[in-house]
Amino acid sequence: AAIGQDGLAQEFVQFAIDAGVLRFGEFKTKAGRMSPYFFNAGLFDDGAKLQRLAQFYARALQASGIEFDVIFGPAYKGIPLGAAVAVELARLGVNKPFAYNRKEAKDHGEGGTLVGAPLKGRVLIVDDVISAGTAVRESIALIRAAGATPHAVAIALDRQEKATEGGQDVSWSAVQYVRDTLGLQVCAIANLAQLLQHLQSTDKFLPYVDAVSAYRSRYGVD
Ligand code: OMP
Repeated sequence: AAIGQDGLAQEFVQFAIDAGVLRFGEFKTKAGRMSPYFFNAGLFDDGAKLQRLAQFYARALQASGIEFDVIFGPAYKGIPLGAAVAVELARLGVNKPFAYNRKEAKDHGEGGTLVGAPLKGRVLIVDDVISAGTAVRESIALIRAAGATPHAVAIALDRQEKATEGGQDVSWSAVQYVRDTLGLQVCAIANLAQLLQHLQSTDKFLPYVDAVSAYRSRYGVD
């Protein structure tokens, strides 16, 4: 049956909780914020989970109508994600070139830091999470340096929190910046509002609702 973007997001949040990927507790984010929840995409750690994850990305991408020429998976977490999404899209009849980067350049063999298909045309970045926006900005710079066009970003979770500029919090989110200022299209399977909505949908998650709401008030954007 057809399922709306909110339905897809709710289904995805439950999948992430069941897989142990989305956890509640006390975590420090890369930007140094103490978060009551953390999404660890590295814990989609078997074939069935990766396949199901890729299906969520593919459904969200198809619903978004985003067009692109090549898939880029940024090291390290984006590499298996980009590969899995490329496989799933091919299965659906949309076969796209796929590339990824190394974190350290090789001085022998194929050399360089980019691996796979040539990065050219409109690039779709496939990554795990956007929080304060450091990771996505690095990917965008890398694609530009390769002479290609950063065109769109597909992520599993948009944490909808304040971006940082030179270490300072600003009033807009990283996704808003990437979309409104840099002009890329952004497709997230779920965002913080939808995550919170899912937590509020049953008594089971009641213990986490206040902490996640408080985090959203402190670091979130509208
Ligand atoms: P920003 O670079 O601040 O946008 O943070 C995104 C990165 O933080 C992700 O690529 C992850 O490496 C990591 N992260 C998670 O994976 N899950 C979370 O729930 C939160 C973070 C984070 O550290 O902010």
